[in-house]
Amino acid sequence: MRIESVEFVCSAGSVLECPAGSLPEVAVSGRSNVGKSSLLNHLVGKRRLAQVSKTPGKTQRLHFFLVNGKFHLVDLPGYGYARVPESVQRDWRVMMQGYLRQRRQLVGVLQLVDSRHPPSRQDCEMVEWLLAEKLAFCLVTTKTDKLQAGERRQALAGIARDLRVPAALPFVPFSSQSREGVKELGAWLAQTLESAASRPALRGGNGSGPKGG
Ligand SMILES: Nc1nc2c(ncn2[C@@H]2O[C@H](COP(=O)(O)OP(=O)(O)OP(=O)(O)O)[C@@H](O)[C@H]2O)c(=O)[nH]1
Ligand SMILES: [Mg+2]
Repeated sequence: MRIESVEFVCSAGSVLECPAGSLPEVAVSGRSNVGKSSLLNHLVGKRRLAQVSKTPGKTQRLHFFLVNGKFHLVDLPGYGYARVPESVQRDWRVMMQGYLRQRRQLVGVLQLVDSRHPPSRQDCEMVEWLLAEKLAFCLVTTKTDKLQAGERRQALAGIARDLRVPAALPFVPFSSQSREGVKELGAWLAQTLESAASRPALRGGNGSGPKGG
């Protein structure tokens, strides 16, 4: 996909604060520090668009970026950061479920998991939500540069097995260091937007409004 323009639009603290309008959007999801912002920057070819941080839990809101004036990329708040209080984690769950259920503009999700570790309970929960909502999503295993060659195949197969994703689900190993997977993610993004455009209406369509929650 050719990226002609990217601009920051806004940060939203809830579904109600997300941009109005009918532009389709694709969200980047995953635990804190998994590499969401790094991946977003590589996807659009801008080094400092989304803030990359060594401090997990930095991105607590949904950050919207307008690409080519045609669609939004959304940097979602990370989950699973141990030092976040229980109440913040509860708020996160409410917001995220609300977003996944109600956001009609959402046409696809890049679900990131760290390729070096078995999926967490929350990774599994996110995947369950995505499957339950019948959202188009792509499983992305990040930081593959940190995997030893000999452990790679087993690590990646273990992640797919633990998450119980369907065999046909798009699965892209990715590294923002080696740039492995950048092309494949661009292709998935283009195809996801294209198939959404060929559908008659946004998710939950026919003007029936957001799905109940
Ligand atoms: N080796 C390696 N490091 C990476 C990769 N992707 C991200 N990192 C590093 O991991 C850390 C977290 O990256 P971010 O992109 O900020 O992660 P995030 O998921 O956006 O984190 P939050 O916004 O806190 O949820 C940073 O120090 C990055 O430089 C990768 O593919 N390989
Ligand atoms: Mg981030």
